Amino acid sequence: MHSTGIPIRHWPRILLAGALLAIVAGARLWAADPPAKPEAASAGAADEAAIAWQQEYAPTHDRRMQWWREARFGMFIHWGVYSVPAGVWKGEKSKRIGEWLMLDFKIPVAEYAALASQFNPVKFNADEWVKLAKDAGMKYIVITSKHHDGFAMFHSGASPYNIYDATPFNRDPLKELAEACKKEGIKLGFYYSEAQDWHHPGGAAYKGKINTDKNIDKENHWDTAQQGSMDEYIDKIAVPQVKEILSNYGPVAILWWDTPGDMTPQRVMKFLPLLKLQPDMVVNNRLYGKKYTGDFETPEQKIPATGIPGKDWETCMTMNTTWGYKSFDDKWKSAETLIRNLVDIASKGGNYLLNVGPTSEGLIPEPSVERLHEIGRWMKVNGEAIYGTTASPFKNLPWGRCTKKLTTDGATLYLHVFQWPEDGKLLVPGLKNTVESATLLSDGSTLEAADDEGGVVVSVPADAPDKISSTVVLKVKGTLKVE
Ligand code: H79
Repeated sequence: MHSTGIPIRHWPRILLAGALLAIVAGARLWAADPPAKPEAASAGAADEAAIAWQQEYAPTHDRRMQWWREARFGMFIHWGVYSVPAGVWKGEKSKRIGEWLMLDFKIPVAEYAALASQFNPVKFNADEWVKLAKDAGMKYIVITSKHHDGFAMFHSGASPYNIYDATPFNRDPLKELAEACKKEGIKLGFYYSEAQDWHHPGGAAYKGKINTDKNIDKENHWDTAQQGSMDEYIDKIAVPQVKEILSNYGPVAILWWDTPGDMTPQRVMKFLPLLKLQPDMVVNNRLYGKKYTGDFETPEQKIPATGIPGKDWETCMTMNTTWGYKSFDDKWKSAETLIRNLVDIASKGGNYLLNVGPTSEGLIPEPSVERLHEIGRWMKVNGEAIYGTTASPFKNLPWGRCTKKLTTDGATLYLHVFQWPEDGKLLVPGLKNTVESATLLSDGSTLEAADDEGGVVVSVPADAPDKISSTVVLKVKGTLKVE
């Protein structure tokens, strides 16, 4: 049934199915509210969404993804009204991620919304944030324009529950970020929680298991203010807001959907045409199920062991254990871990979207700033071995990772050495090409490289140029031969 409309010959079947459902469920077939889960008549529409993607957007996938594949490294920013409580509610510390505080403590909608009056991030400086990202070697930024708590971080005409209208701040941070990004040549993307919304009536509820003591229905709501028609929420809040973020901020490089629970093909079809507002934009895979793939996969808080063959992918990850700011979360990953993660991800052909959670004053926490500086110092020397590279040709390297760039007549291999060899001999196992040149990326010095029965052996100086990861560059001619 791959047609654009529902053919008339199918109507009797659809009506019959609807009538049967109504009888079984005791639903009101002709009532004003549509049934909550209209899957029964949606098989055709399911295909429509997938076909719209396949026909309109998949053909331009490679063109739109080109800069993204070069970029390899971006900054995620989780910023919202949750930065005011910062993980603490009525003296109790949340054990969960900070941006989920409202759900964690089942905070009534009006009570949580009142936090907006305390949200006045006067220390926010878009130029500083963008420079921080740029100096860390990041090529793009993705910021939460609306998270599950329903609070818009931009001046929205679709809901007054936004940073411009509902706080004393009276500024639009997305506008300021868009200008700063343009100045610095950094791409800007927006995160938008399309389905889940705990503020606006009809927004989807969390699908997992939560404490049931305060649940008022089987949908995981805890406040009657959350109840309503999801289709109305989609039509009046989500679609207009996505239209706003794609219309009012200049070029949008990425649209980062999240938690598609309760999306249906019909609802997807309301968002898809909006993508035309930004013809160069890439979108992630979280608008809907498997048939609608988006442009890239999004492993969260993990690095897939062998990458995701045949797909573009981006690992998003926190620096401590929360996305949204929590005042007491001090479980910071070391700069060594973060840099090696970036190398590991690049060696598997993916991007790294590394998160910061700014405070309600508008500041990026100092431990994040320190780590970003350290990553930046490393990237200034080793960035060439990350940007525009593709996945390692080696299955396993005992001392570290490899990235590569294919050229018309050969290849450049970047050996990322985590464990510097104590005997000065770096074995590149299984490499059968003759090495044209071997150099240290840090100072350009030439190294000896010799064929060996196990592969190639590079003679390196006694001390590692960088304790975290040093780069040895091998240039080889012809097709890569790795056994
Ligand atoms: O925006 C970040 C997260 O808020 C969001 N995706 C990233 C990028 C996200 N949405 N859903 N999830 C992550 C799944 C997480 C569910 C849980 Fe929970 C939240 C597990 C622990 C906290 C719900 C609340 C169940 C337990 C507590």
